[in-house]
Amino acid sequence: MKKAIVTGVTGQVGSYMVEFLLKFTNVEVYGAIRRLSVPNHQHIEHLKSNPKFHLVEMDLGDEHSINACIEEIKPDYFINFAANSFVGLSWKMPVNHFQNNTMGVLHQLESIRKHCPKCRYYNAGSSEEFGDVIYSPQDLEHPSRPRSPYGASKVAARQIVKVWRDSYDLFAVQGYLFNHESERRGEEFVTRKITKGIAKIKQAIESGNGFEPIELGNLEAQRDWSHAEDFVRAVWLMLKEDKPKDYLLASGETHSVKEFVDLAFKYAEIKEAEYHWTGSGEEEVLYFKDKPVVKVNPKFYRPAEVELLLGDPSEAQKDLNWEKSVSFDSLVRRMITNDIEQL
Ligand code: GDR
Repeated sequence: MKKAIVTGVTGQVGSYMVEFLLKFTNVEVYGAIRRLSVPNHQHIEHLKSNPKFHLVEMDLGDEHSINACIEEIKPDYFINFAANSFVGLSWKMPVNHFQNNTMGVLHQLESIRKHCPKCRYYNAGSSEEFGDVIYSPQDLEHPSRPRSPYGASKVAARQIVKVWRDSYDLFAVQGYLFNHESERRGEEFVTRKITKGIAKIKQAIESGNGFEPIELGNLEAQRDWSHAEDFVRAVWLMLKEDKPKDYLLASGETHSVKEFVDLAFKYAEIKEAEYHWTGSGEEEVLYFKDKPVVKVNPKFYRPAEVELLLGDPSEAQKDLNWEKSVSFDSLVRRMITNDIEQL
């Protein structure tokens, strides 16, 4: 049986990747985890009894742990979803982002080159690499113009993947993944922060209790949001191609943070709902009747913002025969419904 190492399996997209591989392929999956003192296995707990799934320990910041896993398992596939993924934090911990997102990739590729050069390697690239975009929709030809240490760390990783592919004839690719969300999204990212916050507000309103408004940063930022589960199939298809080639995965639609808020409130179906926005910029507030439910707090602004992202997924659609299955509307509805049910 072929073997795959998947990193980042306790996170959103890594856990969907493992589910996909166990369900649709005959590959033995080694989920790489970093041991933490707090429990973080909620997305993979249901997979642990599967005899084709094993957990191994690996830390992107520790090349010895990377090398030990690769040398022992000698995987046929290596899918790297582990990363410091929160863009907002990257200004506060820039070195850490380069150590994990860039140097981690270099150590993985070096180890693959030495121990299993036939291994097919995938690294998760990001739309943040395009950054300060000069045209829309962004395609594979769009230049790299990152705006954050996070974006820069992913651009550097892309160069490393390319150099290792060209120099050592490795099957190594890095996709450009636009924003991907789900019911498993971390609560620091804007979509989940909104849906979780609205679920709590609904509960408070419907039980007659008080509540604090949700505080957000830039409401005008526009993102190309997809469901994370839609991307994992495309990642697998990239690894099954005849030749290594990078692809861009996106929904092909862009929506503002404010639009996400409006739609999430709509699907929350709060009784006697009656909303209105007032003000602009830092003074912008969304009221439910006379109570603020969303307001701007400049502390969530970024030192440099990526204002607009919109991806062109046509090459992936054509070559990989891939399509998204979840629309923006259903994504928001699924996330808010899940958070309401969880409460
Ligand atoms: P992003 O995701 O930076 O696009 O990176 P995030 O959800 O953090 O931000 C999206 C946009 O929303 C604006 N925003 C806020 N963001 C957060 N987190 N919190 C807020 O309160 C808030 N208010 C407004 C942001 O300024 C931004 O414009 C995600 C990550 O998953 C990356 O790892 C991945 O590479 C890219 O998507 C594609």
